[in-house]
Amino acid sequence: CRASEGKPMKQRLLVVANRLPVSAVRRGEDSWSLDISAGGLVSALLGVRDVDAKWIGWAGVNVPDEVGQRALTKALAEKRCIPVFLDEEIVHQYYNGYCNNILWPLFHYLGLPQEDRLATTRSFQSQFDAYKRANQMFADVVNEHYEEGDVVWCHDYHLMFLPKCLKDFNGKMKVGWFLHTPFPSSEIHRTLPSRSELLKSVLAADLVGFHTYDYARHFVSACTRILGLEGTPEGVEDQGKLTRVAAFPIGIDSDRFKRALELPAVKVHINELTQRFAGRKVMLGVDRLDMIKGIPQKILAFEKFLEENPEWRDKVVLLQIAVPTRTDVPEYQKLTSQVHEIVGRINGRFGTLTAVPIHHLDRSLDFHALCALYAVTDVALVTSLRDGMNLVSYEFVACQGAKKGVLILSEFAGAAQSLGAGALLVNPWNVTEVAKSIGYALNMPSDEREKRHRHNYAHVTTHTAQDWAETFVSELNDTVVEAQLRTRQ
Ligand code: ADQ
Repeated sequence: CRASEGKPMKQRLLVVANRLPVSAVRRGEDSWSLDISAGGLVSALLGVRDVDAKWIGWAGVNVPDEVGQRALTKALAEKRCIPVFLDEEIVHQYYNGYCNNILWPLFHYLGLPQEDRLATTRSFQSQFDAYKRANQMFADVVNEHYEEGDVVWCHDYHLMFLPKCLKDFNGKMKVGWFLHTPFPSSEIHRTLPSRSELLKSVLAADLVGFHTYDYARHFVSACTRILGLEGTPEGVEDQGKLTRVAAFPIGIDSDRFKRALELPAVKVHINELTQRFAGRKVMLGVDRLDMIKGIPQKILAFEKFLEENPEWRDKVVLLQIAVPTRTDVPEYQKLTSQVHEIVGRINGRFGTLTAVPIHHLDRSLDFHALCALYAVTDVALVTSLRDGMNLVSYEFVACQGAKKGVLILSEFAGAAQSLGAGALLVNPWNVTEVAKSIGYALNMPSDEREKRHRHNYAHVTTHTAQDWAETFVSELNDTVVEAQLRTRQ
């Protein structure tokens, strides 16, 4: 930290992510209204001590004119945000194309796009070029705002090319990169046509972080097998330059959830829900409606449970809250119809004139409604086919101080490595196994429930988002200092 008039100044942190944590709506030629999202990353970074953080990213809107850009930049500055302006064409190629159509499915083990293979192969190179161009645009904004000593923390699969762009501009910049999704086995990564270029770009960072040790190990294997580099206990070495690779499991701001449960409005909501579902056990799923979240598999497992346990048919209800995402993409539209079809069939099959077994909502819930739902739930079902971490499992646990409900958790979510001892772990593809776990969870004796809950609650309330961010930033600082010492020796 630099000193000014005897007082140490806070270290500046530039957080670079594809999306700024705001939704921006244009109200006039030069006026914008901004809504800051209070998501996990924002509260994580607000909690980091002695750091002065600013965000750099895309505001999620196309602003072709200069007047609009200037007005948005000014409005965002008050929220400590700096925009990167991307036009529609680049968003289409970089974001919809390379990020969401190629990297997202690949990193979640869904492989490269199956439909219309030839078209994908043809557009692959142009999408990768757009990806690199977009990453350079983020880098240009970082470079413009960078001051000596700043820490630059790049986030996620959208910005794998960014560490290289930043280090090319200034080799002394402290650069960290963190991946929020899984990093797949090197055998999956090697199918990617741009596999080497992406790995090399990430290796330009000083510190590379993942949610779990397995993802870090996969990344190091990809570097050794594909690039022929040397893996060391600290990371990856290339001609004397060490890139540190480590696991930094994210957490949540658990106090925010605990505080919400004390609010009168949330208590009213909890009472309403308790009355509404009196006499029935409540099971809950909260997910973005994405292929990786395993929603159809979860609902089919619930159907199997009802099929095999008729005595439970009017005693349990599944509430599935699914926020629609990427609604313009045919595959996601197909997933929505598939889920609706399965839910309709099951409700037709097991419903009565007065009750249905599944309530499925295609929407997002506000924070207080979500907390109330978590609090009244007896069994949460998180059955992702792959998930970097999965914060819903953490949020459920944080809201269960009173009820001590059961978490059924996919072994393919990063969270399985931290909450595995308290949760019932399942293979989400095995519908019979998940159905059995539902039965086990609903019949679990209270002392076992309490023991499992205690384990998870202790983890969630002590491994918070603030700790995660603080640890990453301090390790990044240490890594740079160690590297300087090594080069001096
Ligand atoms: P996501 O895939 O978005 O994030 P997740 O970790 O589950 O997944 O977080 C989702 C967030 O959205 C949670 O805070 C949840 O409360 C909220 N949410 C989901 N459905 C909702 C609904 N219907 N209504 C309201 N809120 C809803 C990526 C990776 C994850 C990783 C995170 C953080 O894919 O694996 O855990 O980043 O690193």
